[in-house]
Amino acid sequence: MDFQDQPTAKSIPWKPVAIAAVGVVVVVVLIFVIVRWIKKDAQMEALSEILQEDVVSSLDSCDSAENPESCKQAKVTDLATKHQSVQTCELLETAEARDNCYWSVAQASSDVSYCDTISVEEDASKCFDGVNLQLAFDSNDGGYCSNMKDAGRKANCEELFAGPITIENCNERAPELCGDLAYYTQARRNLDVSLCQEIVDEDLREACQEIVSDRLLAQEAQAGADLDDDGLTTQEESQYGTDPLNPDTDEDGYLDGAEVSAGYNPLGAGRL
Ligand SMILES: [Ca+2]
Ligand SMILES: [Ca+2]
Ligand SMILES: [Ca+2]
Repeated sequence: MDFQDQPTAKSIPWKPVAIAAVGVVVVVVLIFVIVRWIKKDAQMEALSEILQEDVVSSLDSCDSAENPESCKQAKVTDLATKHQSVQTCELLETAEARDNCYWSVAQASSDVSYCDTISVEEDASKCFDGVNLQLAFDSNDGGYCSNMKDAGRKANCEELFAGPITIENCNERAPELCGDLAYYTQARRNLDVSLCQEIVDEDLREACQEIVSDRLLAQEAQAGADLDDDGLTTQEESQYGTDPLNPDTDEDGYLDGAEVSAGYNPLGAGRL
């Protein structure tokens, strides 16, 4: 046996392999296109006849648009919203476009169940809360606020309908705030900033400090001012028992300040 008889490595027939590979790719692409076409067709079939006609004419009108894709998105979403048809949204290509479409239908029909079809969870919850807010406004019923998923949006909604949470209503609406609100009310009543320090909620604590300090400053400014221009400051008026907003408290034709400086009783006849 000589060297020539050694078995040689069988060469791979590249040409038929390449042809077969290309063939497989073509078949896969074809199947994909056909499946999509059938799916789209089924989606169209699901729509009412009138809606189908509207969709076809709308999509045709987009062919000449500057951006046909965004034109189609807008037209399909409009039609879906107008006919309150989530099936129409299914015709859209991207998940984002479909989500926007579902959201729009949910709002137009005031039906939160359409929000469930939104693929991004956060958007689904925003949609859900938004529709509930709309329902609350439409029926002037703040009860819808309690359905909301997001705590912040829920609190805002409740505040819109039921007013702010106060010491009077905190027991039903936010019992955890009652302690803070008691300090807040007391601090405002007594104009005592030190009571604000006891408040746990940071926002409320800051609001309390600001309001009480402003009131104290205003009170100070007022005490030194002569609001009724009668020659006595508010502080002096309180000292003599006269009205800080009436220049002639006893209505005898002489100003409170003039009577006091001349030694007369600004509250009636006689001297001080
Ligand atoms: Ca005065
Ligand atoms: Ca006066
Ligand atoms: Ca007088």
